[in-house]
Amino acid sequence: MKTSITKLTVVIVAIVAVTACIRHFKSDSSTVEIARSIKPAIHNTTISEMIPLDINLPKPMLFTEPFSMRPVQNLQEDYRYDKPREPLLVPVGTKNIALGKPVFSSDNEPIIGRIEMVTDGRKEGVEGNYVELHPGLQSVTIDLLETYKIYAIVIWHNTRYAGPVYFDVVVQVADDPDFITNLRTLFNNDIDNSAGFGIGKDKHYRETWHGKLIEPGGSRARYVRLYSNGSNANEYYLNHYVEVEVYGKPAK
Ligand SMILES: [Ca+2]
Ligand SMILES: [Ca+2]
Repeated sequence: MKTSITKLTVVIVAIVAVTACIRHFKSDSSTVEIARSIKPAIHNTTISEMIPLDINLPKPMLFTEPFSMRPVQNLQEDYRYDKPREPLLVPVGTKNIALGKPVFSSDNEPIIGRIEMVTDGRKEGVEGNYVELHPGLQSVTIDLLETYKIYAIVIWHNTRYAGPVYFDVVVQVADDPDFITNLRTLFNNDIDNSAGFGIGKDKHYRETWHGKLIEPGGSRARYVRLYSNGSNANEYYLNHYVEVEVYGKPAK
């Protein structure tokens, strides 16, 4: 009797060990998925300290459809053309920490406008209120000047008319201006890896006055970099930015 109980115990222990091994290897294989965007949870903040993020939107704009000089795959259908966004809860004291901060770009001599327009706080869809970068993959990088916990990034590529889809939108944060230390990719819709950051799993989206909201969940970083590679609105792969807002709190 004693022997059979011992045998049974050995069998149970063996089964538990094998199950644990399988779980371990399963979780390992899921972590090597290429370029999966990070969506960390907000830690150490109680519900009572959270308030809805107040995003100041530009005026609604004319919607243009259909037009497409380049085909769009993997398009998000709910592009919030006329409905308000679900409120995003952020910690009290969260504000736009990108406003007026320095911006540098892969294109030092934009075709239209100036790089500083990315963080100048102006986002109405009028002429002379945007920067147009040369064709192909280009980036803008915002230096927040110190490390922040980032809860939201809102991107307006175009507020003159709604509808265009920009390609290879990749949003990254890092601790250094060369994007080597603690590099994290928060958003990537580059479906063919032409930008070289891995195959993006996020969807293409249409530009509207609501902007594109990305939720980094409190990621700590000093630098925010955004890539794009033209839009479907013209055949010249031109890149545009009206405004980028980064909402956060000092990390200290
Ligand atoms: Ca602006
Ligand atoms: Ca691509």
